[in-house]
Amino acid sequence: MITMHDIIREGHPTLRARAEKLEFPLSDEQKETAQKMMEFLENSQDPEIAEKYNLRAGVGLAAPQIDVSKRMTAVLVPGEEGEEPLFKHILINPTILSESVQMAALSEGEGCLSVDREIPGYVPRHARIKLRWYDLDGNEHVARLRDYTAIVVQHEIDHLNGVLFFDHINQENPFAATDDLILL
Ligand code: 0S5
Ligand code: NI
Repeated sequence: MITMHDIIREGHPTLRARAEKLEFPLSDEQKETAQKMMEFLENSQDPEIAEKYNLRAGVGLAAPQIDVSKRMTAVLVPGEEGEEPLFKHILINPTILSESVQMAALSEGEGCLSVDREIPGYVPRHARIKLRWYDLDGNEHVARLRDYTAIVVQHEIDHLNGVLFFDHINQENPFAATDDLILL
């Protein structure tokens, strides 16, 4: 299983590299890696397992964070308690087909499992995106995402491009509240 020891941290060059596209069919090893990434998110969101293995609860994990420089990420956005997840997918070669002009940011700012310090500030992202991705079997999917789910996916796609959340924070005024920014 993946634990925090497998997650590389700020300063590691892989986090700043552009990850490579995957080719289909995926190898068994690539499929297993992707499934282990989703299993990490499930474990991290289970209070008992998370405490036992000291996992920091996450809603996304990108392959470069475990030093695999490939364009894949797992996303697990929980729903209301006892309800189905809002979004649970392994995304292979994800591409944003279109994005809203409207920007949105989490009012609490963002963190990252690869960043061991708190960096305050709004991270402006597109409020809505149209996303294309492939699943482990190579089937194409297209979906429109909004709000929190759209923000999580943009954070993950950034990892595939060597971008970290604080790259987007306004240096002069981290909490610059422009009128075109919706706070979530
Ligand atoms: C349940 C469990 C409910 C966790 C909410 C959470 C991937 C939760 C986090 C990540 C901002 C948009 C530190 C805290 C960061 C995507 C960073 C934790 C999100 C991804 C993992 C990031 N967290 N938990 N990561 O690239 O809100 O926000 O989940 O770095
Ligand atoms: Ni991250």
